[in-house]
Amino acid sequence: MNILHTSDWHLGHSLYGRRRYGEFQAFLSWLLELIRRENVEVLLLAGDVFDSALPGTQAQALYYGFLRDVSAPDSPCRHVVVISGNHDSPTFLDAPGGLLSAMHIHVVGRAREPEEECLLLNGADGSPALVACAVPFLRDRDLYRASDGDGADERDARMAEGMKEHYRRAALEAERLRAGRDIPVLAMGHLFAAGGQAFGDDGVRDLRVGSLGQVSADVFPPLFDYVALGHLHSAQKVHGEERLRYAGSPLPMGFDEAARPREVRLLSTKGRNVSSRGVAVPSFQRLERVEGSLADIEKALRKLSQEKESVWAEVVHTGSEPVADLRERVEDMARGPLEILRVRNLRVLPEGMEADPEQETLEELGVEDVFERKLKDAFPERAKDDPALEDLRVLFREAVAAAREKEQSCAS
Ligand SMILES: [Mn+2]
Repeated sequence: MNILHTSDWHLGHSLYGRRRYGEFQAFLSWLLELIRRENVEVLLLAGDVFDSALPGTQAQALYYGFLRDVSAPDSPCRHVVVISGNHDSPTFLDAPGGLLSAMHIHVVGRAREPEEECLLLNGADGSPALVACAVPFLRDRDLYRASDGDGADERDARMAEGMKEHYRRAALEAERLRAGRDIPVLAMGHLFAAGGQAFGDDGVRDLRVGSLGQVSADVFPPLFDYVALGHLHSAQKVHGEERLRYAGSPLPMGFDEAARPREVRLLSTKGRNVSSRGVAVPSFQRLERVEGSLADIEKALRKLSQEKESVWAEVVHTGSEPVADLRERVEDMARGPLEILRVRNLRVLPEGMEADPEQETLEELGVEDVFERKLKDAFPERAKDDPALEDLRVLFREAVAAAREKEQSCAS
């Protein structure tokens, strides 16, 4: 039986104010095609379906349109299992659960008792083919009752203990459901497994120890034949264990991760044996980072302006010469298919001189950089990854995207 593991779609994500619906649509069409071609019978979606807790109507339309197509009579896919990630609203995902379950789409948004998260799924012949432990992103409150005076260390220890207990109970239930059959047990999770790697602006913003604190690989009992993970955006296995896999996000969530290969994971099962291979996801939007002195930048941008396909670029000035009006000059250099999404000035200063934030000029900063500075001024006592700040960032990005769209429709 063929199974597909994917995660971190982040539907609704915008890149520096640019909406990405075209890319999402292209990815979902590609995925449907792959599911048909590879005769995929079960699809596992390991969290961060949406980029925000209250996704816009277009992001929702993409999700439901895809679910309709993947469960259409002509699709080989018999079951879809979806768990929530830290970006998703658990209750929002759960809301249509009753309706979706009639289409064999199993959604676990809110954490339940571990036993209730386990499913016995049938194959084409109607007999049990696998057990899935659909454990969603677990929040602090799902795992333990905090008592006053708990220090950070106690909280971490209790989180780790709670998570281990959750997966232990899920494994027991899986064993019961399997009832001695020669079928595999697949677990899911949205968490940061220790040993995993996040790269640059990986979109993984909360690496703090705590709600997404690192959990060690021994959280997953050996009974699990494969663990389909979400949260880290680069495809990887954990601690060299073939059965512990991150599928990674199919679309790069920033320029830092643009150069890394994207994939979905195709599993093939035989009895309890699970083997898997990565299937490369094509790029649906070219992203380029251009770095160097103003002369280097100009040369590179001229070249990119000749391309046939659309290019979104980030420009990083690292020259030693000061450049006035960097943003304006760079934007003037972009032609044709080339759009500049972000300009950063990392001018190399003569030795002994420290970068002085007071000297920062507004035109070197992107709107998101300015917003970050303002957040810091307004809430100096909050941690950078405070969920309340994260909500404000999401709202801000929405507002920027809406403003840009308006600007474009006025211009055209
Ligand atoms: Mn994610």
